[in-house]
Amino acid sequence: MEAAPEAPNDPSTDRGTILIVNGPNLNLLGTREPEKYGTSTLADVEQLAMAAAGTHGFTVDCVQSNHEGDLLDAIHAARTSAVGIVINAGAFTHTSVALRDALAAVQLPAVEVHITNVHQREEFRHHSYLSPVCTAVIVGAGVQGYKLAIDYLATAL
Ligand code: CA2
Repeated sequence: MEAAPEAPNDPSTDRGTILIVNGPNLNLLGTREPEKYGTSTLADVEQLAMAAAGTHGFTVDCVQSNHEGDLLDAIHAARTSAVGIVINAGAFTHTSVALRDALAAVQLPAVEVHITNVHQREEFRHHSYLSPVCTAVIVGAGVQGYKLAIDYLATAL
């Protein structure tokens, strides 16, 4: 007898890998400016992402870099290794046509996350080069935004 197809939201099912990308200075999370960025460290964020993904049957691959080229390489690699992307590109959000082109090129569902509400901050943070090529954008929810992004991808994928 043939095995019954597994339920799509069965956490024991391997639904693939979600790439979690953190850009410049996010390695400092939890060590400086807690009033702005909270007290969770990058390791805490990656742990939270892993737990959230696990409940939906995904694994995560976490990358943080202060170097734009490394982030580009990680996004390119996701084309064959991941099913979706969660990206907080930090300040590169507001400057990088290259990251936008990479996200557009890989054609994976991507969720842009910002810990702070960038629209309540300086004018230069109001524009994102990435938003037009992302499926969804989550701002101002603190580090919970990463979990919300993963929950969203789990429904979209
Ligand atoms: O709100 C966000 O998540 C940002 O992406 C954070 C970026 C900022 O340039 C964006 O406009 C919005 C800055 C990341 C800096 O992270 C730090 C964390 C702790 C201490 C110092 C910097």
